[in-house]
Amino acid sequence: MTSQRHITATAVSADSQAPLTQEQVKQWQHSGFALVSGLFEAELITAVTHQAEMHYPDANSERAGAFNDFGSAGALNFPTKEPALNALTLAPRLLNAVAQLLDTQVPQLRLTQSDLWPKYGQEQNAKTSKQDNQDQRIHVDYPNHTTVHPSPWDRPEAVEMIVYYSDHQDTGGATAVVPRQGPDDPAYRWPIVDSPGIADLNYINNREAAEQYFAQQRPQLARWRQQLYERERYTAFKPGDVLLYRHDTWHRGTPMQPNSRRLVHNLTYRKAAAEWYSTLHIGWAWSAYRDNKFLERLIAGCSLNQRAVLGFPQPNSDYWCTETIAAVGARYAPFGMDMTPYVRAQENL
Ligand SMILES: O=C(O)CCC(=O)C(=O)O
Ligand SMILES: [Fe+2]
Repeated sequence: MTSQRHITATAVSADSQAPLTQEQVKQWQHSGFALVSGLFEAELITAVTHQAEMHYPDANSERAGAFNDFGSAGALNFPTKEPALNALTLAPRLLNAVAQLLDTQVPQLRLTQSDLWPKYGQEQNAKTSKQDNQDQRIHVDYPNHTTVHPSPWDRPEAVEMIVYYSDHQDTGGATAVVPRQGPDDPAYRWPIVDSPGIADLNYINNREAAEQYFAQQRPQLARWRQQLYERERYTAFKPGDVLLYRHDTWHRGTPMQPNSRRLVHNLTYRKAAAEWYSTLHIGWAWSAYRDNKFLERLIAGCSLNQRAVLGFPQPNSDYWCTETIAAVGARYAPFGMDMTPYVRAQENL
């Protein structure tokens, strides 16, 4: 059921250099999120969905019970041997959209998370534990993503997102978000520390258990948190929709329909200078040396911008000299890497 408290995606523009509309950028910058459609080609969404369906059991399978937490535990992280998830993670329109939100250029972005995972609906009377992921407590994500605290609201350093591969009408499990209403919004008072697991608060995932804990430990805070739930809006997602949000946006996962499977993909890009952002996925280091050399092929086939997002030195980096150009050229020659941009940059020094 879609109610007034649901939000539906707005279409991105046809401009692939600046795919987000001004309203979408403004909404992300002011309210803390934007739900957008049309950022990816439909064929790419179909291909990634297929890749995920091959990996995760369907809702009726006994094996589904093994997946009741966030994330893929490394199984469907960037990079994968199948190309679709990689292509989506480095899709030029997506990178351009992130650069718009952070008011920067694509070579200044770094990938820190690309993880595709399933959430399964539980039976109505299923027993829940404190750490159950079905009906989450309202929270912000930054503790997992950085060792510090997000910078002041108007100086965001990272973009977080959820790409949906399912339809909320089939699965339920909307992501709830609390729109920020300007700098004086009490829900977004500074610092943002009133969330389970921050400072000396215990980490509790399940909503009921977390709010009981707050009611006992910090009754005032428990009442304050109720306003967050009251102000929730729910993403009425369709396959291919993207929730662009932030590490300081109040949000949570909500219960799924029993016997259903929702496939989603969490991605994060930070500004290159923000080294205090952690890399959440296992990354690409352990993908080197594989027999089919999928990582080396991927890097050789990337554009300069895509390589930059993986931290590969850009043509104007101090790393490059005659020796390194020859050496890296030798490493990637079998995969057709074009070293010309690096050579040209040296010639122009
Ligand atoms: O599952 C969702 O829709 C949101 C998940 C989430 O916010 C989290 O696990 O941090
Ligand atoms: Fe979250």
